[in-house]
Amino acid sequence: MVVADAQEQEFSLDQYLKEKKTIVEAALDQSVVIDEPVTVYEAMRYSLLAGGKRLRPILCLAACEMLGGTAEMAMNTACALEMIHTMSLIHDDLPAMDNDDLRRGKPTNHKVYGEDIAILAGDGLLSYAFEYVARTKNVPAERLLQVVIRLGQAVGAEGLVGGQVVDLQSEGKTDITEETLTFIHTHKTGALLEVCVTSGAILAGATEAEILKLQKYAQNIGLAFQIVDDILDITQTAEELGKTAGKDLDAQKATYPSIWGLEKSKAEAQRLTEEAIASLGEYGEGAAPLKALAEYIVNRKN
Ligand code: GRG
Repeated sequence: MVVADAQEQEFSLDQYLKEKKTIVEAALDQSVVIDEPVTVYEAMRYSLLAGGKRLRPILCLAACEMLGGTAEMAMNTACALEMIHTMSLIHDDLPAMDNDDLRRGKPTNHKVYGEDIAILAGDGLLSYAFEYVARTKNVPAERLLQVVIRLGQAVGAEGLVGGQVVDLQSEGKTDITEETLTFIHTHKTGALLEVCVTSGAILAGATEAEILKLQKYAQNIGLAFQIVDDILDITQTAEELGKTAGKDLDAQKATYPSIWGLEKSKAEAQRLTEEAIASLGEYGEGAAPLKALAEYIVNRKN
């Protein structure tokens, strides 16, 4: 009896990721349909459907479901988060930014469609993301408004854009402090991961206290995610990453391993993950997906 209970309670992250990835991929496929002018829609779909871990939509679904909401309530926002993430990758890869040829194991958007269309495909995804959230059915409009406000904050100069600007300005400088590096990453990477979790919670009708708790969880996994990203850039091959490896060294970018060394970076990522997991203590069984996702972030290989 006890054994059966234990088996019932066992949570398989592999199974969970597989299931969620399947429904997210199907929803993304339906979210952007080809229309006129065909080229820009094709370019949007090329990057949106190019694979990737789909971590951001899955975090949104997991937070919503943990707080009693449904996948249906969160799916438009989950897709919108992936649209925004994808557009940030398209723009990040442009010659004027990181100038990269490979993303998600495929040629980057501008390599296929040209810089002009790649910029516009990114713009198309960004604007459609907000429309797509607003089109959510069966969720009170007040919750959708909160999500739109937080998304705007996470993406604009207060978030991704601000982080990217400081990142570009820091390139090639040898005196970047830990404080600047943390500013870059909490804005460039952390802000979007944070809104993935908090938007899922808001859509489920979370209280202010619950949102704050999940915000803490998300901030910790956001920083851990970036530390691991820096580590993988120097320890994995391009084939394993699906993008160019060793970019940070080549661009003379300050990274956590360059400031702390590899061992301290690994230890710090682990500490942040444990803190994130501990902050979900009161949610019991229902927190299994978010806890396992935190572990996944620190142990991932790409
Ligand atoms: C958002 C308006 C707007 C402009 C974009 C270019 C830019 C401003 C910001 C750069 C943001 C950026 C590319 C941050 C890096 C985030 C990161 C670590 C991406 C890798 O995420 P994974 O590993 O990738 O989840 P997959 O492919 O698995 O989805």
